[in-house]
Amino acid sequence: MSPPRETPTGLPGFRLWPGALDAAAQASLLAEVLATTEAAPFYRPVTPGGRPFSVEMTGMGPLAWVSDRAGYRYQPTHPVTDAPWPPMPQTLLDLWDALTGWPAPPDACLVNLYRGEAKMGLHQDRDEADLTAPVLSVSLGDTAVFRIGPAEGGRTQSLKLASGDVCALTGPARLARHGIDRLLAGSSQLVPGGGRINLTLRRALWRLGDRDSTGG
Ligand code: MD6
Ligand code: FE
Repeated sequence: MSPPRETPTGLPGFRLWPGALDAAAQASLLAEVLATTEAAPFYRPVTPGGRPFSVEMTGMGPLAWVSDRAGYRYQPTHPVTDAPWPPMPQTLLDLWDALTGWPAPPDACLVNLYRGEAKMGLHQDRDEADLTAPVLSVSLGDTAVFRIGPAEGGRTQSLKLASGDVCALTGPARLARHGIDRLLAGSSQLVPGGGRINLTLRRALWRLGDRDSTGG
């Protein structure tokens, strides 16, 4: 596979590869992800204050991010089944290597499912141990209206993330504030039952040099 074309964003460190996955690659990745949800089903987390998220979540890999009354954290097991998260598909590990060039693999993949009016408020991804490592995001299904602005706050800009698009928060944009305002319902037929699945690959707890030779 030749590396996908990167589009300049005007926001240093925010990297965007529109159409990185073609239709066949999207369908096969989605099938792999949905297969993992048989053992690790989507569940609806709550905020530490007890408010349900509008997105449903699950995870893949050694760790995944969870939120509940006790707070936010990365943990090695599914909060409902208590089973270890299923492994990350090799396709995603390969995509991480090809696009980020980071010298170590991700140790966590958060899987977000958006249906209907689901959205994600502006946030920073800052629960990771090594904030120099990138976060890579893959969009599947309905197009989302994504909002992003500087870490310090201030003006945000809006762009669309369509099925097959991949983006990354790296370097000066690693702590950018970002969120999903809404979906364009019906813009894709990929996800059975409609909606959007977003995969974010991270270095959650491992630091460079830790466990990298084992691959986890
Ligand atoms: C989403 N994405 O696309 C939410 N985080 O559904 C994120 O929260 C995100 O797109 C870190 C890096 C890239 C992202
Ligand atoms: Fe995020």
